[in-house]
Amino acid sequence: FPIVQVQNLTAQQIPHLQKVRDEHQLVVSGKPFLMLGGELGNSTATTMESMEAVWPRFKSLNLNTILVPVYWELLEPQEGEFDYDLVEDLIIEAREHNLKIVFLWFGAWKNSMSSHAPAWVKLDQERFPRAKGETGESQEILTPFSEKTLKAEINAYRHLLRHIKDIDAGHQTVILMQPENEIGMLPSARDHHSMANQKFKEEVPADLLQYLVENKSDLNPEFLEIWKKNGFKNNGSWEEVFGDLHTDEVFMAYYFARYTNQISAAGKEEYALPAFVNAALNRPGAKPGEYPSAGPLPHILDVWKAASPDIDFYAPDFYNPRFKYWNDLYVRQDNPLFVPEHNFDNTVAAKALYAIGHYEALGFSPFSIEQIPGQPLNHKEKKLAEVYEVVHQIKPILDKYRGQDKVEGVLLDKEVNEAKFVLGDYEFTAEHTFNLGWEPNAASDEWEPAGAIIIQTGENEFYFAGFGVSLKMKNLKDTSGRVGILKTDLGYFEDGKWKVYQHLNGDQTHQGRHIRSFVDDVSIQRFTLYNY
Ligand code: N0T
Repeated sequence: FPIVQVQNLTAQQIPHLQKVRDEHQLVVSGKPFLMLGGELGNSTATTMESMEAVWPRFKSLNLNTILVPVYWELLEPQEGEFDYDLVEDLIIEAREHNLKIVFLWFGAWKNSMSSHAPAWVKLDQERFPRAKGETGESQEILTPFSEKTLKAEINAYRHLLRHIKDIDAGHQTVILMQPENEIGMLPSARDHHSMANQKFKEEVPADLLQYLVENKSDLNPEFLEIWKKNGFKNNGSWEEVFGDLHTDEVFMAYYFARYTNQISAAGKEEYALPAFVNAALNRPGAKPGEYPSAGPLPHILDVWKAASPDIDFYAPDFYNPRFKYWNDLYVRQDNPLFVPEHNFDNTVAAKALYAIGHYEALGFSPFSIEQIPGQPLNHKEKKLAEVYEVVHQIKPILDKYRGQDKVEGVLLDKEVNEAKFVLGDYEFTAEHTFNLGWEPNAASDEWEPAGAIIIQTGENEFYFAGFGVSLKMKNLKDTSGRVGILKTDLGYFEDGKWKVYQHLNGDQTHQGRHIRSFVDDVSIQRFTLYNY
């Protein structure tokens, strides 16, 4: 391992984000890194004994990254007494298994609640006050308005980052931090603690208004609606400026963001790992308080951005099916996409391909990745493992063509079974292969989602990685003729070198009509096109 003076690290010696042309990437040990991840269930990483059974699982799923909680209650069981054993053992073990770690700091908030705060915090409600509901009832949510809570948590998070730096700066096993988890107010949209009420009566802070005014043309359309109610006012109390159903939420978002930013900033002072905050997505039509409100949701993301400059990006957790809808909202204004949690269902393999191809995401990670250790991999797990393997193989070309409109992704199912996209001179029509009707399951009611990444590597040369997708091409420049397949090879990358396994033709391309793959087979193909 390189010997690194941990006292004087330059930004380049710490995992960091970097912009390549249009897209961000995560750089680890000086090289672009793509997180082929999985997030652990909430209680697995509480002892190393409980972790034992799952390490081999990560290997068989072809993960290169695990998302693991660090629990404030276990890190600092008594105030000022830190127990680093678990964190340290996890890092060492991950390193041995050739895995990177994204630490999820379960600090003041985890799924809206403050369940992971240490007992000494929970029991001293005088010093660490709770949020209050409308009629003054106590919530199991620490109020974000307490300086004392902030100070105590900053101290814990600082210790954590300092320790990670000491034991890991030379290795870069830990590559990213997530302070808090799915912050939100439930069931009361606003904290009614007296400290909160006091702030609510005050003027909207000037830094927020200044940010909104300066970025007005770029703000989220749903947020603009909230601000528009009172005519885009740029001074006054929260109710005067916003005066809408979402006023409470905007107010809370600002103070949650400010608090979380101070946690993140303090951690970065110790060890400047990049940091993101995740969001539990809201159901359509639900009112603030009916969903975890005030987290970094698209309609209030601008407020978060204004108040948390030390958070590098914001990320959606998926337990609902509208994948494209939410991702489109998250990648606005230069926010890179990372999917830290996706319900581990049979859509994850296809969605990983789509996220990495279409959004050039920093990574993807199903939630509760270790489910049923000891059993052979089930269908969706095997699919994910195969997809991660092919993405790993094509990673050098993904890096090479990143941010240049040369990479695309498709996600198809029974409802949306066709999609068009353009690469270079070619317009592609991608179809779910069940549309063609020849596969055994094509007649079944359930269609497993299909997904693919397509990369343009030459004027007429492309790579395909995926499953269940067929492609037809049209030349946009030369519309007089038609496009034929000159050559298609099925193959794989070995030590970065392309190896042909089969030359595909005949039935395997429908006599030259389609690039095709099967729903049950994840493949990589290289193909060249010509006009006739
Ligand atoms: C997630 C996970 C974990 C059908 C839920 C999602 C994780 C947290 N919360 O298993 O608790 O730590 O970030 C909440 C959304 C559930 C909606 C279910 C709809």
